[in-house]
Amino acid sequence: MKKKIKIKSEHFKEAPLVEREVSNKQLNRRNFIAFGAFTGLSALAYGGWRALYTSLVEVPGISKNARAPLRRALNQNELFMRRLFNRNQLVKTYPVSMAAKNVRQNSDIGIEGAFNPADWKLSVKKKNGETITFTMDDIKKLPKTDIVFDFKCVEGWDQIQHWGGVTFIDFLDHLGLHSEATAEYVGMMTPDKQYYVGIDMPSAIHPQTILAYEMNGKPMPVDHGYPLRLIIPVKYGIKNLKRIGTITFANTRPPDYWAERGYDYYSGL
Ligand SMILES: Nc1nc2c(c(=O)[nH]1)N[C@H]1C(S)=C(S)[C@@H](COP(=O)(O)O)O[C@H]1N2
Ligand SMILES: [Mo]
Repeated sequence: MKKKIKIKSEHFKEAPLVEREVSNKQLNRRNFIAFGAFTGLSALAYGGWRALYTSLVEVPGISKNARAPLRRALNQNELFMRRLFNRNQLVKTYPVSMAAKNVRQNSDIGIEGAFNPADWKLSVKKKNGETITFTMDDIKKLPKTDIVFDFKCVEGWDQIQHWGGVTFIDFLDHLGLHSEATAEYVGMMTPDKQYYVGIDMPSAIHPQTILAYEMNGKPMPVDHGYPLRLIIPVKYGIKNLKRIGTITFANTRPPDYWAERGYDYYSGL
């Protein structure tokens, strides 16, 4: 131990002498390299930021002014999620006894003010441009499905809720909307066009996606979307549009209220 320390101290003694001989030349060289590297990296960082800042904004109105490279990253995330998505992978369900009696009510864009059920009808715009309409009686004749699941809102709350109606796949099937089911997206809108969502078809035809008209076994209150709302357990609450007025089909993303305000278009769970 002693020996080692001695060697070290000798080394320290001599080192500065050796260093000093070359220090001026080396220091200049090192400074030059360091300065060059700093300038180079700064230029790169600035260039990267400029490239991002001046890059194209992707599809205006679809994703709120997202810069194309950032949108590309989000799209990659979405593709990854969509590859993982499986029609047979079901969202966890619960016994009816666990469903909330006081169902939480969130925002009411597009469903504010007085509502006259007599004025309501569901319009479905077919691929051939033809629009067909349905009444609640037409819809209630279709097979009924109930679901009790954990409803999740992006704002950070969730609640076990019980909803009933016709699954979207049964709706398409029974009404002969087979060609519509081959579209890549479904668009839904409130009758006043104030709230609207776009849903990828695999999620729309997931066996737990329901055009719901019942909450806790009874017609739902107006502030929960009466007479017909979307219940889509594979998505966050934002996609569960209340009071459906029109349904459309397209191979490009239909407008989406919250995506236009910066939220993720896919919003999958
Ligand atoms: N028409 C319409 N549908 C809507 C909304 C809305 O503001 N208007 N808010 C969404 C959001 S953010 C959530 S969390 C759920 C809430 O549904 P609830 O009020 O039945 O709890 O509805 C979704 N559907
Ligand atoms: Mo929400």
